[in-house]
Amino acid sequence: MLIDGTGRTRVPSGGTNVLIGDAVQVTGQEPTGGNDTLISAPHTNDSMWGDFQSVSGGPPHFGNDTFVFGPHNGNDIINDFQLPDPQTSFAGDIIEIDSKKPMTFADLNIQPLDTNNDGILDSSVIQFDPHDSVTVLGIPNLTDHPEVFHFVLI
Ligand SMILES: [Ca+2]
Ligand SMILES: [Ca+2]
Ligand SMILES: [Ca+2]
Repeated sequence: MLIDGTGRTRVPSGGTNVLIGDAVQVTGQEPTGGNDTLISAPHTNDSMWGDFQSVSGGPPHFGNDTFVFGPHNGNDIINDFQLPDPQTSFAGDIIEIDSKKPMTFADLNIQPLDTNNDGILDSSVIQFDPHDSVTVLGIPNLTDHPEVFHFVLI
């Protein structure tokens, strides 16, 4: 597990990783998350939190985090993705996709998921190929949010 309060969080590749932008657990009146960049390790299944793994107290202020996925990212999970909220001017989190050929939102295969089999779609999965995906927990309508994606040619 790697926890990094500020800046870029990166771990070695291989196996399974847990990346946390701010803290495993926060308590208190106003837990505040920083703006972090979390980079998925290649050929590795990363379980990522941009802010806090668990919150008691609050309400928390979430940071505007960037989750970065390159080629052969593995099967990664974003546990705490926050969409932009125009009403509060909250910018939200970003999913950055680094690729060797130009890509756009239209190239992405995004499907809603029912992760706990209760008949309600609760999450989304971006499937790059049979071995590489990003599951975005808690966001069933990711297909409606092209604005959260950044595409970078590497
Ligand atoms: Ca954060
Ligand atoms: Ca965040
Ligand atoms: Ca990965």
